[in-house]
Amino acid sequence: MSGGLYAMDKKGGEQSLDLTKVKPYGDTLNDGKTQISFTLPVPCNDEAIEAAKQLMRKMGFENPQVVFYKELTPGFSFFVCYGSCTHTVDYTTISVPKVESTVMSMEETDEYISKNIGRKVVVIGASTGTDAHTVGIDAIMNMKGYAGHFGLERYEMFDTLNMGSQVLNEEFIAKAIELKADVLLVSQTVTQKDVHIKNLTELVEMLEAEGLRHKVILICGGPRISHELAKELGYDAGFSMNSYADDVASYIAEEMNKRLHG
Ligand code: B12
Repeated sequence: MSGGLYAMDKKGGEQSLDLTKVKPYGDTLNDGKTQISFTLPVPCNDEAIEAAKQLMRKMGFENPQVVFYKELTPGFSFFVCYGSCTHTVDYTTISVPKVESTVMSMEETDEYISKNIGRKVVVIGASTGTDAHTVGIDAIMNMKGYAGHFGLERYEMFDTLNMGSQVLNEEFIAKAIELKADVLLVSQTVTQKDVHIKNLTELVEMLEAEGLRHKVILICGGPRISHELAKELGYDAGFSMNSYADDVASYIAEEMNKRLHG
């Protein structure tokens, strides 16, 4: 047993948390209770419900229950199911690569850049390729900010351009050259058929071909981007859900300072 958390089971008995065997819980610790939803491409009938339960068992859930089902359109059924997960993971062996920086406030970042870099940092951002989602890049860049965090446009020491969505990699690079950008921010939301990987990789290759890759801080972000994936694809950093302008601004400031002064 490891970890120091305890919970009472239904009979008042103490259950201990073993971090080497972590599983979901709903009511009492270690009960495995999980909610899962999915669609099956079959008509909405009793056979479909049974199929959903059988699939739940194959996925490792005991006592599968269909608690909601509905025909989406003829021939397609949507399910919400409960079940008890039989699998566990060893939490103690998990380590996830993260962006290393000290998160500063907007004022602190401005002061840091002013003191250590001595000029405004030029940042351009876009949702590139065929991707039409703009809310993510706006959240990081917009003057008004997102969830109480002002975007980079609000910072005194950033000169910014948000190019919007569906910006081709060629256009993005041309703008980077024109504005002598220090930092490129790329947003990717759609990941169907790994389109984000193809698009992000193409940008790196094009920057390399132009001899620009090492001259810029290259950052990507999106709900299914991780720092680990970003590094694998040749980016300096990757940001995902629950990241804000402050995280990105602090990273940029520290990274630029590192590159200038070692
Ligand atoms: C709004 C929305 C749309 C709007 C977009 C409007 C707009 N102007 O952006 C419209 C209706 C246009 C749309 C269209 C489509 N959409 Co849509 N959409 C969404 C929705 C509901 C919300 C996305 C969003 O705004 N999130 C809020 C922002 C703030 O979160 P975020 O993007 O994760 O951003 C945060 C971080 O990821 C990070 N971040 C993001 N980018 C960057 C960049 C940098 C540099 C950094 C540092 C950080 C960073 O910081 C942000 C703040 O924390 C999602 C479902 C959902 N609930 O998530 C589907 C969703 C993203 N869409 C989806 C799909 C499939 C589509 C379409 C392909 C549908 C279709 N068949 O036509 C089209 C895409 C067309 C195209 N060419 O791209 C799928 C994507 C599935 C996948 N994994 O590929 C989703 C998940 C819906 C679903 N469950 O199927 N969509």
